[in-house]
Amino acid sequence: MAAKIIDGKQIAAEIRAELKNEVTTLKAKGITPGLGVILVGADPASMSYVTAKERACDEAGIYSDDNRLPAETTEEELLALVDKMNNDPKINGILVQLPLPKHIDEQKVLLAIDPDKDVDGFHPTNVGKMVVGDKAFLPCTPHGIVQLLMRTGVKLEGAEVVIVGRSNIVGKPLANMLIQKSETGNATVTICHTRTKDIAAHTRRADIVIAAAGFPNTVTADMVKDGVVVIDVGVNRVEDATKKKGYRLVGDADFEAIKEKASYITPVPGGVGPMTITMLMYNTVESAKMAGK
Ligand code: L34
Repeated sequence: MAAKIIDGKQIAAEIRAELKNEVTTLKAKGITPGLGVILVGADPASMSYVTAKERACDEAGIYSDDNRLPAETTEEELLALVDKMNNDPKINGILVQLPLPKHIDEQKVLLAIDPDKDVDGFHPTNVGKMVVGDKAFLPCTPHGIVQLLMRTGVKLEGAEVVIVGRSNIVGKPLANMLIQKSETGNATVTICHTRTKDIAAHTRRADIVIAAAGFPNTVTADMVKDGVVVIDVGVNRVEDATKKKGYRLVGDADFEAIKEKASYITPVPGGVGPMTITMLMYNTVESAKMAGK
């Protein structure tokens, strides 16, 4: 079977157009959604993600407050900026791009964000609400993955989903979303990680495999069944002298081999990445709507 490629850029563009319309309506009521953006340090990948987020906001009419801080920024300085944004009515959502430099306690910073402005959905209050099925800001990457599956028409109810990777940003929240008793859930979910005895034994029986481990070739063609749906969350830079930048992007799955076997697969780039950005915009617009009531 030759897989259909799930076009994350296209699906993201559709949702962004919907959001742009909503922003126009909100602005007519005097509400401009605003996102406070904080990046500490100059990691090239983080810089490019943050720039893409701000550009996407701008295109949809969402105001963004750009804050690029030096790597030496102290935890106190960062907490002070978060506090300022918590109290700024122009800001409906706060994004502190991760990872943070090692001298800063990430959990402490995430805890300082007002849960009502936590558009990344990382605050324990939102994580807890999500787990019990209450309305909450959903973390952007897993929310984007669920949207990709829904809008592609992949059946989640009763599906065997195997997630490779147990991060707080992707694996853990995605598993929770997919087991909810709801239209966007009702799946049977397994999480594999570095201490799993035989990852392939799990992925081989999966209807849907989510590759979110952070390493190229974590999921290979021999590890999946015919007709599988593969969602590739990885964004890895591998050296490539033939490219202008000196590197190319690959996911966590062996795309070329798996596409001969799968029914659907997401590419890297152009799969999950654009959806992550889009769901951040979605949450910011939702937050502005709630604040405007
Ligand atoms: N706070 N930190 C916070 N929130 C997040 O949601 C993130 N994440 C992850 C890293 N840290 C975070 C992101 O924004 C990963 N991530 C992210 C966002 C966008 C893209 C990739 C990762 C993306 O746009 N990827 C493009 C290729 C980008 C390129 O050319 O380098 C793609 O098409 O996959």
